[in-house]
Amino acid sequence: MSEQNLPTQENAMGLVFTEWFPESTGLSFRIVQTIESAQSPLQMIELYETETHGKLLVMDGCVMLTERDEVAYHEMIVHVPLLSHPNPKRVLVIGGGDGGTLREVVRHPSVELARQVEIDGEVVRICKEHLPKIAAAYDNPKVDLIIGDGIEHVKTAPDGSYDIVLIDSTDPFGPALGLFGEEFYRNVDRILADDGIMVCQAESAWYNMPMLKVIVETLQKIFPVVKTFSSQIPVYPSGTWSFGYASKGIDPVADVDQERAEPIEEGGQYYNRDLHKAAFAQPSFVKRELGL
Ligand code: AG3
Repeated sequence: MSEQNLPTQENAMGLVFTEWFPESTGLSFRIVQTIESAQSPLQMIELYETETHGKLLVMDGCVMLTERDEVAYHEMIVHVPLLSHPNPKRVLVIGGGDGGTLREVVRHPSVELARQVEIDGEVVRICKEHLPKIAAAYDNPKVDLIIGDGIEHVKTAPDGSYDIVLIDSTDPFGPALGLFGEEFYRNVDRILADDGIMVCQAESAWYNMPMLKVIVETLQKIFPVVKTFSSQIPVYPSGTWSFGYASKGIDPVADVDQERAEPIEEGGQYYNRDLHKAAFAQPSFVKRELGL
């Protein structure tokens, strides 16, 4: 990172945080206040109060969420797979230390166990303290929080022990790298029940097509049904974010559970059944590149 590309800079606009994308573009926020700036043993975690987007959580220079648009990520990573599945009871979340994914998982009455394996306890601490609306489910009796390595967990969990696995990771470097590899996905397949579904965050098709392609091609070696869907997340690189969907048979568009979807839609901000279907429609360059 060059001198001009430092993430936080004091300039004529005051204090400004920028996430730099490939191709020398970026997205900047005017910062009102720095709330936390902590180097955990695994990564740099920063929390800012912004002028326009509420609180902003950054890890290793990458925007994880803002209070203003986090629903576009959390509602889609959860409700698309959980409403495609006929009866999701046991859900595993890998990563997701801010708690937003868990908050959406526990809204499903069928869920009996929402287990989260997050590698960095410092993220959970900071989010519980400063982002109570996002880290809202940690006290829910369905939640089992494990501070540990998700890669180890999927290696050792029994066969068929989960209905849904959600991979709410950071970008594929540092602590998250192993969450994008074939061995990891093979274990996810093994620990999923026969009607199991996996969803992972899969980067930007505009700025990181090679990674999205690797994810899809790796999943295709293992799962019979592989698709990608997207959500509009203004604060992520390019504003359009991809998710990988893999299942042992369940089609995510044909099988949406209408009755269970209604209260989820009514109680939320972003997800609805029209969007659920539309999210799987992809631009031509993406379809062509991924051969989907
Ligand atoms: N998970 C991280 C998405 C990756 C964003 N990447 C980036 N800004 N370069 C989101 C965490 C929310 N639970």
